[in-house]
Amino acid sequence: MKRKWSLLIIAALISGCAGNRKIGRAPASLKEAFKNDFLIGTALSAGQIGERDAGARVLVPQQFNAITPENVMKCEAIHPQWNRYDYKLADEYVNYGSRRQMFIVGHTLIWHSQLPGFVHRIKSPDSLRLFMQQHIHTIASRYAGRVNSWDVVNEALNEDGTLRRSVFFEKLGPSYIAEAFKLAAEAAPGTLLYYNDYNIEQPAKRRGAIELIRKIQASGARIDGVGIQGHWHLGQVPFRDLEQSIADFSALGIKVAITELDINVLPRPKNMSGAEVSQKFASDPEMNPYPNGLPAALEEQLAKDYEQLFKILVKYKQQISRVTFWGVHDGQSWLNNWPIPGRTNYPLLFDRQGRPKPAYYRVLAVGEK
Ligand code: 9MR
Repeated sequence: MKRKWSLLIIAALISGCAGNRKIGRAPASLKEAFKNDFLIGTALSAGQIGERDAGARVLVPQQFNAITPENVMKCEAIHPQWNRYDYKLADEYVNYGSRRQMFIVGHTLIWHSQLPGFVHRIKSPDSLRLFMQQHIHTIASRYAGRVNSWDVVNEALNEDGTLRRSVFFEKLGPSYIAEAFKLAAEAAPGTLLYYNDYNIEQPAKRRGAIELIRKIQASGARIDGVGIQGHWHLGQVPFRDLEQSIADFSALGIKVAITELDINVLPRPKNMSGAEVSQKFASDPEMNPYPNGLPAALEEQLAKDYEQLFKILVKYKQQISRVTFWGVHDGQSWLNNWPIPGRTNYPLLFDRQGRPKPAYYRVLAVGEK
C-alpha cells in the first residue's frame, strides 16, 4: 500500500516536472526549491503523526522541513484536567519531527479556544494565573531543546485591533500576554517565541498587533517573531496589505512567518472572514458547488494566487523565517468542515490522493528562479 502511494506520487511529480522544467533534473521539492529563502512547513493531524495517512507519509518528509501540530498540543488535548497532562500524541509528534530532523513548532500555549472545561470553571484571577504559570512551565520545559518555536499566544486580537475579551483578558487584564512570553522564555530559553493570529495583515488588526508586540517588548519579555496565519480566499489574497505588514512587523526587529497558509475556494456565507472557529453555518448544497472536482478556471486562479504570493514571499525572504501550509493535502483541510460542515474544498497544493496540483508546480517554479 505504502509502495503504491509512493510510486503514484513520484510518477506524478516526475511527469509534472518534465512539463515544467528541463528534463533530466531530479524531481524537486518545496523544501529544496526554497532552501535559501525560508523553511517550508505543514500542519500534521493526529492520523498523520501516527503515519496512518498514506499520502502524507510520503509527502511530508519529501516536501517539508518544518511541522506544526494541527491539534495535539492544544490545551484540551495535552492538559485535560488541572492535575493531568496527556503527552502521548504530543510526544509522538515531537518524535516524528526529531527522527526526520525537521523544524518543530509548538502550537499553542495560550489560546481562548479548545480549552478544557476546568479552565472555564476557574473563578479567581489568582487561580487562572496559577493555571497559566503551570501550563506554560510544564509543557514548554518538557519540550525545551526539541520544540524549535512556540506559538506562545494565539489570536488575542479582535478585528478592530482591540484585545479580545477572552477568559485570560477578563481575569488577568492585558498584561497576561507579556507574562505568557516571560514564562515561555524561562521554561524554554533556546526556543523561538511567536505571537500568532489571522487577519493581522489587515490595517486595523495590524495596528493592534504592532501595539501588542511593542508592549511585550517594552515589558522586557522576549518575542522573536509574529505569525500571520494566512487563511485567505481565492482571488482575494491581500497582497498589498501583506507586503506592508511584512515591512511593518519586521521594523519591530522580529521575524515574520506565514503559519497556517491555505486559500479557500468555496463561497463564503455573507459577512464572514478570517478564521474565527466559533463561526458555524448550516449545510446547503448551493454552498458546496464542486463536490466532484474544481473547474479548470478556478484551478488556474488558485495556481496564480499561490504563484503571486510566493513571488512576494521570496522578495521578502530576509524578513521571513517560515511558510507553513495548514495541512498536507486537500482531504485533510479544516476548510472541508468550516464554517459549513461536509463540503469539498481545494485549498492546498496537493489533492486528496496526495498528487501535486497545478498550483504546486507554479510555486515550485518561483522557488527555482
Ligand atoms: O485545523 C484545526 C481544526 O482541526 C480544529 O478543529 C480547529 C478547532 O479550533 O482548529 C483548527 O486550527 C486552527 C488553529 O489552531 C488556529 N488558527 C485557526 C485554525 C483554523 O481554525
